[in-house]
Amino acid sequence: FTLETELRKAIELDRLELYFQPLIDMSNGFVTGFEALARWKDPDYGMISPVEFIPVAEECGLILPLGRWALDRACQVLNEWDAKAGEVLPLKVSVNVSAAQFARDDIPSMVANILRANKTKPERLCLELTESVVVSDPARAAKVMSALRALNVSLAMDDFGTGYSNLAYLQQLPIDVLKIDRSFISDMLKERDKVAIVRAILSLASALGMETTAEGIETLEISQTLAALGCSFGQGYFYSPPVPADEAYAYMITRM
Ligand code: G
Ligand code: G
Ligand code: MN
Ligand code: NA
Repeated sequence: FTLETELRKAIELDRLELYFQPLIDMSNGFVTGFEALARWKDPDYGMISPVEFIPVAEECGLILPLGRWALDRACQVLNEWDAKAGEVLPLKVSVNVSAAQFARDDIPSMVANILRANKTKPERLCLELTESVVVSDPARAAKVMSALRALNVSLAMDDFGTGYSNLAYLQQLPIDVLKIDRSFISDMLKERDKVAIVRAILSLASALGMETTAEGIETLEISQTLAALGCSFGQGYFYSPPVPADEAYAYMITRM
């Protein structure tokens, strides 16, 4: 048993599942979209966390087929939800893109092809990138991000505040949303410094014309504080953990 062999098999046999965690509009409490998160339930070994298999996938190149699968599956699920609702739902799905995927020069055409194959409007897709994609080659990152943005998909900077944030570059990148890392959010009301950091990120985003998503909201109090501070979107166990597509649909349909 190696994780790599088993993961290759799981991708080929379509044994991965995409879960969805709601993104909430903090100004009215409605669902505006979902973050798609990969899950691997092995028939023998049980649930294997993405924290374990994503780094393996990145090392052995499997992140490319896995990333394509996640994008494709996210578009399929949007279509399934629209069909069920009998209308085009006003929802965005956010899909994580790893540094190894972003390093490929064909990423814009890969994304365009998947959107076209599923007849998905690009406005309904957000790609979540981490700060690491910028650090290694900022000039290239700016180019690739512009090419992606030109497709009319939106771009979010994931885990913002934990990496090496070059603020000069941030201003030049076509980023739509900063996702404030959950390490600043989950226990923010217990530590004054964290509230100060969150305020600073919110005001930075506002100055740069970007929206904000707070990750890791676990309590009503924190959701109310963030709404009062003007954070655009919220995500976390307080609303819902990541759940299978059917459960996500049931959650959303009563909250939009
Ligand atoms: O739910 P959580 O345990 O789902 O996810 C753990 C980590 O795995 C997160 O950092 C998340 O971004 C990452 N992850 C989950 N699904 C995917 C995916 O489809 N692609 C990539 N690149 N990362 C993912
Ligand atoms: O790194 P990224 O932000 O893409 O991954 C999201 C991760 O955060 C997933 O592992 C998801 O399960 C987890 N997550 C989502 N909401 C919460 C929350 O409210 N609290 C905690 N501790 N983790 C969360
Ligand atoms: Mn993410
Ligand atoms: Na994150």
